[in-house]
Amino acid sequence: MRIPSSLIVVLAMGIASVAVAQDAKPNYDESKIPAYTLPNPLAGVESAVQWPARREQILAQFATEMFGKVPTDKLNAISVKDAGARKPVLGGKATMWQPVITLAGRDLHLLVLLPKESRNVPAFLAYNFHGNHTVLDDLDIPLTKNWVRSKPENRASDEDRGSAASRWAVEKIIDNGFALVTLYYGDVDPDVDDGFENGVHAAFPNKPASDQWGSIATWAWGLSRVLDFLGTTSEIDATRVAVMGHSRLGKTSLWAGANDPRFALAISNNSGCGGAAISRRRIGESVARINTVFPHWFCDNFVKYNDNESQLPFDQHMLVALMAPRPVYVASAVEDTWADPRGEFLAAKHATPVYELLGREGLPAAKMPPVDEPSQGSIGYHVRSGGHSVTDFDWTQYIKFAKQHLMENE
Ligand code: GTR
Repeated sequence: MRIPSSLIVVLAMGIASVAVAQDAKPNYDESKIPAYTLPNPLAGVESAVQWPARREQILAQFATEMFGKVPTDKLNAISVKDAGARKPVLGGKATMWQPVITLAGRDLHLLVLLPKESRNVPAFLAYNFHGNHTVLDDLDIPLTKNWVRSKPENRASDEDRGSAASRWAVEKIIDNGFALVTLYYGDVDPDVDDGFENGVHAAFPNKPASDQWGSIATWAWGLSRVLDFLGTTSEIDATRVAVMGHSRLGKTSLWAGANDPRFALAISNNSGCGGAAISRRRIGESVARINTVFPHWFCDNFVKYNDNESQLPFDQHMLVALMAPRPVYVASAVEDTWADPRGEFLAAKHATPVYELLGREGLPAAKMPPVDEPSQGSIGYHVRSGGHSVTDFDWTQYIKFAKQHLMENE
C-alpha cells in the first residue's frame, strides 16, 4: 500500500512532538537531579567590607543574564493623577484609599488599606493577579480596564469582586498595625508575550536588547516607583515597607528587593523557578520550560541557560542573599512540587553565610523544617501543608516576621 506523503509528514510530526513532549517531561525525582556545584556568593570575600563590591557584581550578573536591565531612568518620574477618595471599611477600623499615579504614560490604580488614623505605619506592598476588585468586595473599587489573563476576552467583570479575598488576610494585616498597598500588575505591564509592545515597554521604540528588561524586571521597577509614591504620604513609613509576592510575583518581589535597598523586607511566596528555587536542581519547572512558556518574563540572554544551568554565573540562593542584611522570607507549599519546595529551602539555607558574614543569623534551620513549622531568623522559611496559593497560615508568618523586624524598636 502506498502511504500518501502528507500522511508521512503527519506521522513524522507526531513522532517528533512525542519526542519533544517526552524531553520536556519535568523531573520530580530527587535521585535524578544532576550532580551540581552551587556558585559561592562569598567568592573572594573575606570580610564584611568586601561584600558590597561582590554584591554589585552578583546584582549586575542577574540583571544582564536573567531579568534584564531597566534601560533608562528617564521614565522614573511619577505624578499623582488622582489624589483618591477615602472611606472607612471593615466596620470602621480601616480606611480604604485609592490614589492613582501615572508612570511612563500608564495609570497605576493603588488600593491602600490603612489602620484607622494611621501615621507612619509599616506596610506590605504586593501586586495582585486580577485587579484590585478581586482583593476586597467593595463596589467603590473600579474594575480594571486593562488586559486580564484567564478571563473571557481578557476583561475584568463584576462577578470577580472579592474572588481573591482568601489570599489577602486584610483584617489580620490591619489588626496588627500594618497597611496593605496593592495594585494590579497588569497596570504596569500586561502579562502577555506580544513582542514588548504593550505596557510601559510601549514607551520604547525598539524591542529590548538581549540584556534589557523582561516583564519581571518591569514589574519590579514598578514596585520601586510605587515606593517612591509611598514616601510622599504621611500615613505610611516608606522605610518600613515589606514587598511581597506570590508565584511569578514572588520572583518579582525578590528582584524588587534585590534592586532597591529601600525595601526593608522581601517575601517570596511559592516563587519557584526563577524565584527562590535552585535552578541547577532541574526539578519541577526548569529554566528551559519557563523560557519557552513565558518568553517575555526574562531577558533574552537567559535562554543561553536552557538545559545549561551549570553555566549560570549564579543560582537563586544568591538572589536571596542580595537582600542581606535585610530580612527576607521564602515560603513553600508541600504540594507545590512544580515550584520545588526543597530547592526553595536550599536557596534560603545557602544565602545564610552572607547574613552570618554581616553579623546576622540567616536561617536558623540547617535542615528542611517539618511541614507547618516555620524557622525564622533574618531569613525566614516555611513549607506549609497544601498547594500553590497564599493562605492565612502564610500571612500569619509574614506578619509575625515583619512585626519582629519592622516594629520591634517602636
Ligand atoms: C506557572 C509558572 C510558574 C509560576 C506560576 C504563577 O505557570 O510555571 O513559574 O510563576 O505560573 O505565577 O502562577
